[in-house]
Amino acid sequence: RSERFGISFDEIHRWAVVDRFLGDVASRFPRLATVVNAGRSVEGRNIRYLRISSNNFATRTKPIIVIQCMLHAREWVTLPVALWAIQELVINSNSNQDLIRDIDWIVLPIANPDGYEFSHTRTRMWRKNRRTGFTPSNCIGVDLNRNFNHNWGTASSNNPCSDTFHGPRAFSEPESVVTRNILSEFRTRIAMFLDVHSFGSLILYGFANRQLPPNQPMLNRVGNDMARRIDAVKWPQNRNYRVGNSATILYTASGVCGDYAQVAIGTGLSYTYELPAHRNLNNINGFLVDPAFIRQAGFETWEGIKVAARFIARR
Ligand code: ING
Ligand code: ZN
Repeated sequence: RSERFGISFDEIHRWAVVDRFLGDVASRFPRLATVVNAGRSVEGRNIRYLRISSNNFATRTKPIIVIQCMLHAREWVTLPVALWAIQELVINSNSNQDLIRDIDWIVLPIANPDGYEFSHTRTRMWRKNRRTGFTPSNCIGVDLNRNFNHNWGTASSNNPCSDTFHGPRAFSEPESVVTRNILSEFRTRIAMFLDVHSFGSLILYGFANRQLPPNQPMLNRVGNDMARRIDAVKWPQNRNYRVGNSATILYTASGVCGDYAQVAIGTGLSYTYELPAHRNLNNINGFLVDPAFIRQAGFETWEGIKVAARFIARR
């Protein structure tokens, strides 16, 4: 008897493993999942995402939810969130019929593959992509979450050596262009866009200059519904998700993905998740992942996402 198809949640998988998994899912479940070649990173890796739909994604009727992970290289705990969503929507689709009947999904597990691999092989705390060629500094990398065209360059760094270097211009990087293309292709159908980061146990919405989007009341309400659900499936001492404007509850920034997405999708819901740091490693470094937390991170975040998905489906 062959082993049950799937991917494990007791380690953080490398980019090549995840990329192969996407292909395997698509060939095993061709009526539910399609893998899309969305572009190539600076170092030439394929950036691929899954379209998940119970009836041909291209019929252009259902609302879409986008889950994007690993825009920042060191934020490893975001990967199981994407993989858990794929597991539930495709491999366990029988238990989640309503979610694929009412909604189409886009899941991009590794938005910054070069940075992610570099974080595995060289520098664990790497954040940016791996763009080279900046003179005279020779420093490497653009912060992809400062490279989007929303107030670009106003609250970020113009120094290539900075971890928040915004790049030579908005959308100078092929990795942020992949996300821009998803947004422009499906703009009118995207009901929710999630850019998943770590860490801090926060659900953030726009804008990063403190200005509030017109749909702020709805963002706040659905954000709190997600947060309360996640807290409900945690241990009591971890009930700590906070929801709010990114600049108000975290810090100001510019050119961030979630803000660009918010404008692109209009009255849709754009959030930046900051996943929790696991309690046991929090004091060492919040980006490090306790293997015991990988499964929980996937599970609990998905519980929150389902709350918003069912709200969108009923609307
Ligand atoms: N945090 C986000 C960052 O890009 C953020 C926080 C998101 C601030 C959106 C403002 C708007 O700095 C991490 N961990 O990357
Ligand atoms: Zn981040």
